[in-house]
Amino acid sequence: MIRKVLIANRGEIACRIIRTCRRLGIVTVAVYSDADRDALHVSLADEALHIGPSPAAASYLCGDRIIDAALRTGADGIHPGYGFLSENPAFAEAVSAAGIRFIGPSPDAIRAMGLKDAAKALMEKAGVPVVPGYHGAEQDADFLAGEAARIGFPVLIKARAGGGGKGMRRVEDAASFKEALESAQREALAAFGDASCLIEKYVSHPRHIEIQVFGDNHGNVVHLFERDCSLQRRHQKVIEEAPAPGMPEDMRLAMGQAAVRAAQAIGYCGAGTIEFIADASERLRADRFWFMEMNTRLQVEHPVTEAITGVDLVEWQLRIASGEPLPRRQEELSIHGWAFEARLYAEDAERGFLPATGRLTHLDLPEHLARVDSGVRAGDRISPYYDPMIAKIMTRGADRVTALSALSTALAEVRATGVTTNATFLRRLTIQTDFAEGSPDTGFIDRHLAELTMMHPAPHDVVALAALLLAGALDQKKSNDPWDALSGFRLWSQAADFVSLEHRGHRLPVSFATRQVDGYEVVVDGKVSTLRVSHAGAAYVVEADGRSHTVHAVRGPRDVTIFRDGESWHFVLMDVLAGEDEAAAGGDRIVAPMPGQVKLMRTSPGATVVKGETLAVMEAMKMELTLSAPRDGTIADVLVSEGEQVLEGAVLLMLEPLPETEHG
Ligand code: MV4
Repeated sequence: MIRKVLIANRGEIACRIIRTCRRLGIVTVAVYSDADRDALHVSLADEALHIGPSPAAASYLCGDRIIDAALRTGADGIHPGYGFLSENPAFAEAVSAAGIRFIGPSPDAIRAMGLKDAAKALMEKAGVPVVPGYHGAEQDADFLAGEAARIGFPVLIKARAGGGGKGMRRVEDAASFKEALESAQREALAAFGDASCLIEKYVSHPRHIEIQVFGDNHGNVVHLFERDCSLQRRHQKVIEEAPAPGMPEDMRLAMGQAAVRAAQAIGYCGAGTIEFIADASERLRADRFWFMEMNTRLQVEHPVTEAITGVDLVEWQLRIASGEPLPRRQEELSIHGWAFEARLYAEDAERGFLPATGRLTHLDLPEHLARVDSGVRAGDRISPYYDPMIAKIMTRGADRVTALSALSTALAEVRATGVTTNATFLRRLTIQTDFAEGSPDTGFIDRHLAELTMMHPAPHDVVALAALLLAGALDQKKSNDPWDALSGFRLWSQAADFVSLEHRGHRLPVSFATRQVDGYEVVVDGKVSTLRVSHAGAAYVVEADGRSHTVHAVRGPRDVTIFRDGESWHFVLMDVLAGEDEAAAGGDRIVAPMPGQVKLMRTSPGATVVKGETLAVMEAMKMELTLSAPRDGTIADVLVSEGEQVLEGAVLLMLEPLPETEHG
């Protein structure tokens, strides 16, 4: 058995590989870039070596430095994880040449599957179903148009060097073929430096179903059933599951056998995935799936397979790389229950899924309901250098509904601050009824995009709780002490309980009064609610107008994020005095900080006022607020009169500087 493994990767997959190594008594070596000096994978490994600056091209993609690190630490195996060097045949070759075991397939197998059109030709020969199409080198437009006609419309034009959907064009009829081809070729040339395209029959209602395979050095290949990765957005997987919903048993058998044939055709050794596209236009059928490509590495979504088969795939990788035979025969493998995986990303779904960066000031991940594979902890930075995945959240159950509701509950337990995540988006996906009812297809997210990404307005009790927290109203310990009642009275009568919050770029004035020991009367935007707040461990129980919710609040020095039912809202405490500072710095407008009635107004234009002098008194819900002069000056204009109701932000009075005094 391999004794010491260097993990040529970072983040969650490095941590996940280390976990299995520890269980097997294998010593681990981590490598890290500048940005990852304090990363979790570094602290979990037995040893760690710095390999270069933050950009991956200068660190995690530097094969030479990684091999050098392995040699220096005496590692006898290198696990590449996924991404980075995992499917680089030259790296696999160099590792072997250095006398170290590459924990993955042979360089030849990687090469054979690296060229997508050659791989398709190879698979066709091996008797694996391949989408009808033209995968050859001839690129003459008339010739390709002829091929398209032979294949039959609609067809899909794909860039030969492509991936990720770049250069893909669906063509409905012969008339629009040439224009689409030219545009696909232009895009392919710009993106890959290679204009060549292939033509395929367009598969309607496509589902992405992939088969996990494993081969050993003794000529054995098994499959570990399928994963359904159809739930994607812009060709990025979002939620994966195993098994595939609606998969007939004969199709499962046929796909498993086709995948094993594919792996055998290239003498495959180690963990691999055969990606198929299935036509689900009339449910899934055993004669409607086709080979797309093979990934010659461990996949991000491998844990759903682990969940339904009970196999630790990294353990198998290590055993096979050590020369052991496959731990189980095909007939010893079976599917137990159902599993889901959701990918928690640092990204802003509301802003077009822009990647988010920053410091994760707080991070709660589900603890009991889910398996969580993560490479970060609270306090870590999500840097722009690498994939912004924060964690993978996996749940299982006896059946699909059970596993899915566990996922939904687990996602609602994600509480991250400092960096925007897709947690709410994922959670909303899991509670879509048509997701729960059956097989999500590739168009599912786009069809539901608005509901999945729209902002939910903050409920009144959430705003109220945020205000109470930021005002410090919940800080003092509530007790039976009679002084509490007094202080409540004092707070109310003092009429100073007003906070101005900033929420999504808007100012939210909130006033409140303490009513009982733990009761508050809170006014948000003129709407009054009566709130009772109590602590429940890390959470708060907020009862408002007869309804009670358990919410979590994560506080920063001047901000708070409230989490409830899988949704979250962020509030920042605005400095009420900021307006006055502004005025002091030359501002001249006295503005109503909250909606209410003007009780008292200095109404003498031209009058001289000194800093601190009362200019107006407002009342909102029996609370008074005094607006005083931010600086010395002259009243230039009075815009409202006593008794008037004003909106928040209304200008009440204008000041102007004192007249210049004559000199000399
Ligand atoms: C297709 C297809 C329909 N017909 N090929 C998308 C990226 C690449 N991995 C293959 N893709 C597709 N190839 C034919 N002949 C539809 C897709 C496709 C897709 C496939 C699986 C899961 C999600 C998808 C989303 C859009 C398009």
